[in-house]
Parts: sequence; structure tokens; C-alpha cells
Amino acid sequence: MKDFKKSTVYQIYPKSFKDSNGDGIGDINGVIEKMDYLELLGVDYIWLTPFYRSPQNDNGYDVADYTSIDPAFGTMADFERLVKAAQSRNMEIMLDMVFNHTSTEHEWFQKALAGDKEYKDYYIFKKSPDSEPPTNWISKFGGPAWEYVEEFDEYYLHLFDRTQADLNWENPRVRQEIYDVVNFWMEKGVKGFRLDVINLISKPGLFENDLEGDGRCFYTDGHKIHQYLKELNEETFGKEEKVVTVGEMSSTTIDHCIQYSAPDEKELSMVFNFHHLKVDYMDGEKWSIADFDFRMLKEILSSWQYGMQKGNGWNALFWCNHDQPRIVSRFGNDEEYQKQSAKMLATAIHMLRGTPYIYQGEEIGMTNPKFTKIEQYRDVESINYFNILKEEGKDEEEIMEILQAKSRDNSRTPMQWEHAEHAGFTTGTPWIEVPDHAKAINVEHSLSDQDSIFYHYQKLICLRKKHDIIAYGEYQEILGDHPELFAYIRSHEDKKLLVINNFYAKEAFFEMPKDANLSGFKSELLISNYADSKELADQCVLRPYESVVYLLV
Ligand code: TEU
Ligand code: CA
Repeated sequence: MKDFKKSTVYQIYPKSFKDSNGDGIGDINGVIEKMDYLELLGVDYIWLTPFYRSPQNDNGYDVADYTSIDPAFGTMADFERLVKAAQSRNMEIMLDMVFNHTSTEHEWFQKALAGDKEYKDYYIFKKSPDSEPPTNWISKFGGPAWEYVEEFDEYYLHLFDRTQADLNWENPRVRQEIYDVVNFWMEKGVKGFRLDVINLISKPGLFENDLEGDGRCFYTDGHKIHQYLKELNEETFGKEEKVVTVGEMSSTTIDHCIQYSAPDEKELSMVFNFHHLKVDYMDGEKWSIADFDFRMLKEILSSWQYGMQKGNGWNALFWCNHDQPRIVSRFGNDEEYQKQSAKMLATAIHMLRGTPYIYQGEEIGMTNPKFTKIEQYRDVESINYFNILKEEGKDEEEIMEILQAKSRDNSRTPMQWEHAEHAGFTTGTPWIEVPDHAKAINVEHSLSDQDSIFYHYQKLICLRKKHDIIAYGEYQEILGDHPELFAYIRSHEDKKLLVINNFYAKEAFFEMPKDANLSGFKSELLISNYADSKELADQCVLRPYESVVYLLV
């Protein structure tokens, strides 16, 4: 069995990974074509975002049938070949399960709409005494979280798009359906599950207005969440020791995440949280432009490292996914220091305590596409907020700037394979534009350059396998007050790992703190992002975005 603490997960957004048949949409056969590439990178798990039958209003996170493949992505036979192709290269498939909601096109919802009481109870329908929705909650994609159904004179809850109706986990039949789905995929050889917004599934007994916020305090880490996860574990993946699970936790807390991921709790293997990515919000608002707050970033990363370590929980480590802008454009530098900063960011996250996740294209330093017209965007959230911000009176130029920085489409443009038309992603017309810079940033180029970002990631993955300290070492922050450096020590048995990262485009001076207790050790430079990084004994300044890791024995 793979030790998930020594493993690295690679996330594929199939729609944008590789198109095998020229219809402009990436597909499962495209993923199979690129298996050798993934093997070369050295990853252990391949997480695929949803490819189930879906109207694609939220690119597959609106599932209409959990156990069939959307024809746009291929067939079940293709999927079975994919599992085999991965396993023959010592990789496992991790699937994305969306159990907070289904598409309104799902058979269950359609039966509910047709008046079938049994299926109506699969969802959360509520009456409202006046002409207002049952509560004032706001959907994560903007607008009210309730949709009116005239036939019933009732509303149904949708925390996301109006075509994503929330499931009623109180109903044991719903839970059983979900167990059946997970078991179905396990029988197909799936060895990992990523559970979409899983900490939102437990809704309150009473639905009330939120006088201070958007409603999230009523359903985030809800009162039955741990009970539901324990039961899910027991009925499905808990039966097989080899299955690894990661829960996507929205607006969660360290205490809950300890419980979600501590092995004794028998819930999940690990958790994603997003607090460290909310450090470039103006007044807590995503749809704003703000420099990232480096001190806050360090504080959050460190408090999660310490907290999870103390409670025996386990973090999923990541900068990027299909909902986040590209990290080089965000906390790094996508111009002069694209290469150095991409490598620095990789090292900074991979050496922390947890399991690292790489999002397609991150390993070649893909940057935001910098779209300038609303017509270039496809994402439902981006388009909704474009309209909302316009209604609020913001001028279009400013809105486009905000989208350039914050839109989820920043990470959804096609994987840049080659210096060729549409970056070699498709022979047809891609469903979303390939940015111009694909000519310079692409896999072909990365593989031919021994000093590329790709080989840096490859080395990080390999180091994790080789040195137990990376997987199991205890975390300790150093230089906590430093305005430019994020530095930490990992300790395991009688070894130490020293990691120092410069997050800025200027030199950063420092003095090794006494409490780091590094004297008496022999040090070896394990990885850095400059060809001539210094030995530890001579180290007192890091160059722009320089990043160094020393093993001390
Ligand atoms: O995302 C959950 C989620 O709340 C966010 O990442 C969200 O997209 C972002 O905060 C909006 O600003 C998951 C999936 O990763 C996402 O792609 C889906 O759209 C969403 O759930 C609904 O299934
Ligand atoms: Ca295709």
C-alpha cells in the first residue's frame, strides 16, 4: 500500500488536460495519452475532478448521474483502461465525489419535481410564510441560496448554483445511495476519494436568518458532520485499508480538521483548508484587488502546521487547484522571476508537514491567462460576479482587473503541452482560450531544460520518498518576524531539515536564530533554486525568491 504521507497527488481537470478527439474538450483518453508524463514527474495519485454525466453548469460539479461517464469525457471502458494504465505505472486514481448537492437534472431531483414525496425528501425543500425565501442565506456563487418552485409554493436550498440542489443528509436513504456510489467506484479499482465541500453536508435543525453573515455559520462543520463522516467511512472506504481520502473543507477550523483527519477518529485521511489563500482579500472580500499579506500567510500556515501536528491531524498541502488563480501570478512573480519564484513556492509548500498536491500546469509554472474581455470567461461564478459587481456600480475596467486576479478560469485554461497551435491541447477549437504565453511556458520546453520548474517538482517528489523527515518530521517555525522569509525546521529522530524561502524580488538578510539549535550538525544542501546556493555555514542572505533546503545530520 502507498503511504499517503510519502505520496504526492496530481490533480487533473479533465476538461482542460488533453483532448484526444478534436472536439476541444479534454477527455479520459487524453489523460491516458499523458500517463508517461505523469510517471516521469513521479506522482502517486491522480485526482480527477468530476467527469460524471452532467449538464456542466459548474464543469461537472453538478452531477446528474454519479455512476456514469459524461459522453464528452469518454466511456466506462475508457475509465477502466485509465485505472489499469495508472496502476501499471504504480499510480492510483483518486475520484472527486460531490455529495453536498446534485444537479437539478439528476433523476432524484427530477422525480422530486414531479411530486414524488420520497424523492422530495432527498433534498431540502422549505415553505416560507411570506414572499421572501426561507432564510437570507447567500449562495457561494452570488444571489440567494434558495430557488422558488411554483408548483409546490416552496423553495429548495442550493449553496452553490441554482442547478446544484443540496442533498438532505438527514435522510438515511440519501446516505445509503451515497455509500452505494462510493462502493461502486471502489469496485472499479479506485483507491482515493476527494470529497467536495464535505463539511457543508450537515444542515441545521432550524433554518434561520443569519443576522451577521451569509448563512455559512449554520451549515459549516454542522452538528452531525462527524457522525456522517464516521458512518460514510464505516460503510465504504473504511472497509479497505488501502483507500486514501481527502475532504475539501470550506471555512473550517483547526479543531474540526483534527477530528476529520486524526486516524483514531476514522473519518478521513486528510483535509484541505483555504485560510492561507484568503490573504489577498480586501476586507475579507474575494472580489477585490489586494497585495497578499505575507505575515498573515505565514501566521496561518504556521498555526495550521502546529495545530494539526498537536492533534495528530493531517493537512493536504496546496497552492493551486481548479478554483484558485495560478500561484506564480499570485504570491510569486510571473515576469522576471517566474522560474525562481515557481520553484521557491513549490519548495515552501512541499517541505511542510502534510501531503502535497500539484495542480496540472503548476509543475511547469503556468501563469494566469490575463483575459481582457468577459467573453473569454466560462466560469459560472466569474460571470455571476461580473454582473453583480456591475450592478453594484463598479466600472467595467475595474471588474475585469478583479477577474484577471481572482477568476477560477485562471487555472482552467488548457494544459500547455507544446509550442504549437492551442499549445497542443487540441486539434480543434478549445472550449476556453489558450493564453499567448503558452509559446514560452509549456511541457515540451520544460522537459528539454534540465533546470526547469518541472525537474524541480520531480526532485521534491523524489526527496519526499527518500527522506522520512519530510513526511514525518515535526514542524517548528523560525524567523517568524522576518518580513521577507518564510523559514522552518522539521525534526525527526536525530535529524533536522532546514527550509528557508525568500518570498520577494529582493535580497533578504537574516541571522540564524539561536533557538534553532543547529550547531554540531553537518549540513547538506538538498535542493535550491539557484545553481550556486551557498552552504549553510556561509548563509546570511537569500537572493530574489531564493529557496534553500538543508539536511542536518
Ligand atoms: O468548491 C468549493 C468552494 O466553496 C470554493 O472553492 C468555491 O469554488 C470558491 O470559494 C468560490 O469562490 C468546490 C469545487 O472545488 C468547485 O469547483 C465547485 O464549484 C464547488 O465545490 C461546488 O461543487
Ligand atoms: Ca474530447
